[in-house]
Amino acid sequence: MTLNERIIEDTRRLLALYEVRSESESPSMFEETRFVTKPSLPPLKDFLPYLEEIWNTARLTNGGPFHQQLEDKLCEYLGVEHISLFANGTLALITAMQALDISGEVITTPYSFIATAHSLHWNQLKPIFVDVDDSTYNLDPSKIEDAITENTRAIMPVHVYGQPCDVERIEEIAGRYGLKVVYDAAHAFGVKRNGKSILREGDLSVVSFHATKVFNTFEGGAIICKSAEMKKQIDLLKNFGFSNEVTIIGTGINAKLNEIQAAFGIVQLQQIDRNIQLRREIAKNYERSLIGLPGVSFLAEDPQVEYNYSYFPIFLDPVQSPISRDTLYEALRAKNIFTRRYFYPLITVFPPYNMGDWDLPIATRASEDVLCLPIYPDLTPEEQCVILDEVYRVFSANAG
Ligand code: T4K
Repeated sequence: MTLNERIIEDTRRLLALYEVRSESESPSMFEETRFVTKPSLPPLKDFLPYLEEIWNTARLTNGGPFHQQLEDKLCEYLGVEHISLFANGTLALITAMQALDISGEVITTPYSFIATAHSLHWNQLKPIFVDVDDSTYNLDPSKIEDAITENTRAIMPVHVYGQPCDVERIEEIAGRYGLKVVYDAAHAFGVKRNGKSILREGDLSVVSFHATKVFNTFEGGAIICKSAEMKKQIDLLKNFGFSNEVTIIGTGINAKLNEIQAAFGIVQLQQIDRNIQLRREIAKNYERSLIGLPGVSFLAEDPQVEYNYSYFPIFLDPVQSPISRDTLYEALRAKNIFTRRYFYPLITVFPPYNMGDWDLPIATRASEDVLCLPIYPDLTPEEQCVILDEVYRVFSANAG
């Protein structure tokens, strides 16, 4: 039996277990598109009193009362000491690097959203791309040291899909070489390891509150830091660098979160645990339903980690799976199910990051194999069934 025949045989056997329903038996195809995510919104009535207060006080931005309240509530919820809110995650990343006041090279991952590298480029820092490991797809600590030169000043790892990086090994390397560590924790809101927030790691951590994230303020983000002094510096930098009416402490920017968004965040926080629980149930349902499908793998869970289930990536091995990642992507799209290939292409495919001679076999493979399925609190069990049925059907149709 050839490998192909074996894969087809395995696929058929597995799909028989799933009792793939014909299109006429299964719930009808979505008339409206289902996207990879859908923002969670609180009941509008819960938000209206905040709007009334903003209208009454005319305090719209520049560190108003809701901004302060949200910072306090987030510190408490996340279990961190200092947080500075931002207009979005990208400006928070840019400002985080500005606050470190460094120049030279920063070691980072190519398997991320483009904002990770852009934040370095905006600071005239040179990103040095190092490969990821093949279980978490986070920056591989065993490859960091080879990339360190006399110009290296920092490491910017990403907790991709909210999975914690190997923070101990990264810290050990950074300590030995005197490097700063800034985590791009855009996906890691609420993630804990051994009961402790992952956002406490490194010199700085940066989260995103974009509409597509687990916790959203429409647009938004934050820097988590370790000292009141650093928070002060960051707060000044996000307000043009003004320390008073007549003094500028640095090349600041305008990156403040306004009062409407801060108030929205306060309301959002009331439903965050419920939302993460709903995401968890969807992830578990997907896992139970897809496990064993030939050539399909998921990220393994570490029992010491409390995840936020921000994404549900599956990886299709081009040799073991009867269909390619892109066949599945296109077939689902034709049925109004818009999955996403986060993160394809790799950052190093885009100018100006495509100029180096990067050695990135694992990140390249991950970017070619990955497909993120829809996951968001409002995705009903019936909708999950439709999505799973479509996945089975595509496998079935391609298994001969
Ligand atoms: N670092 C990392 C590792 C990141 O992943 C990101 C952002 C950042 C830094 C920067 O943080 P921010 O500056 O964004 O705060 C999306 C998001 O725009 C981006 O925030 C996110 N990462 C990235 C992974 O995904 P796109 O281009 O895929 O977004 P878009 O508009 O195609 O949205 C995806 C789907 O979500 C849509 O197909 C429909 C749905 N959607 C989206 C929006 C905006 C809605 O239903 N409603 C909405 O309002 O980048």
